[in-house]
Amino acid sequence: MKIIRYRKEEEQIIAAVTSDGAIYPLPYEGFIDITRDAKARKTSILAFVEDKVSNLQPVDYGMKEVELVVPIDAPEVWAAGVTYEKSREARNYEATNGKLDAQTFYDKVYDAPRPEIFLKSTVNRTVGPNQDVYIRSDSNWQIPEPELGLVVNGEGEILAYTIGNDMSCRDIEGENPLYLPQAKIWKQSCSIGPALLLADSVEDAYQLDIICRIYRDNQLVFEGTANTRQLKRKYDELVSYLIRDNIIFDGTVLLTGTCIVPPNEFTLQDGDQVEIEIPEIGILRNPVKKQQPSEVLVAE
Ligand code: DO4
Ligand code: MG
Repeated sequence: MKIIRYRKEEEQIIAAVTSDGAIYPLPYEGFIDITRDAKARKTSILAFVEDKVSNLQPVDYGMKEVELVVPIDAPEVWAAGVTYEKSREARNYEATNGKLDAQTFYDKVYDAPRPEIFLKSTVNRTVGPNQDVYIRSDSNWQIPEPELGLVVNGEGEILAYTIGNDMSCRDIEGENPLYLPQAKIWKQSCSIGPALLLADSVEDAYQLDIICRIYRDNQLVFEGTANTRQLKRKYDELVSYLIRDNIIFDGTVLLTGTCIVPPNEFTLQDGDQVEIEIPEIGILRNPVKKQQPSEVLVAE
């Protein structure tokens, strides 16, 4: 069972989507309200939504006809790093000017009990399906990072899974790891969506395929695939570090690290289109737009 949010005649509608693709609008403002109601009734989120759906009629249009928006206003998006071998290799490469077998602090964090976890985005910087993700004006080596996202509540319970794109500047991070916040956070540097897959409805979240495709002038210029079974850590382990001595808001998203990295000579360009697919969740598509250096950005 998935939860989506879409726009219809100026309104935003939260809806459940069953495995046959039928859409059932729900009388809620947001996903977190659904989870709170389920908790108050001491029932699982899945059982709660199934019960709601059993009393409703589906709409007479399908997923292809709806204008999806970001499925949750995540107050914060956090991200784990170097949780896949592929990321460790890529980070070592960029931190050592291309020495393929170099050893760095990235190896240390890959093997250490404490994972790397950093603040990636806030609600105003995060976009949803089909919205532009930005590339920085002061970087020449930028990539999307396709990641599985965990939607958690303040107690650290995993409520749902989504897809995330942790847009990253490899040159800025490679120059100095202290530049990490600048290599990771800027306007529209994070996208999530297109749907929330209820955690209770996933049989094995360590068996999810992740596919990333990048198109330039409508031609496929990169495709990579991986599977969450390659993750070095457990989801609960990552969440336990996130919530430790911290305040975490309901609906926070924790990205679990990238498992796909385009070739080292690849950088994103204005006009590219990024697609990240996890078949059970859907396809997160975002056009890429270059930030103009002179633009003064004002919070909306
Ligand atoms: O160490 C820097 C960040 C790595 C990262 O974002 C990832 O592995 O996904
Ligand atoms: Mg990442």
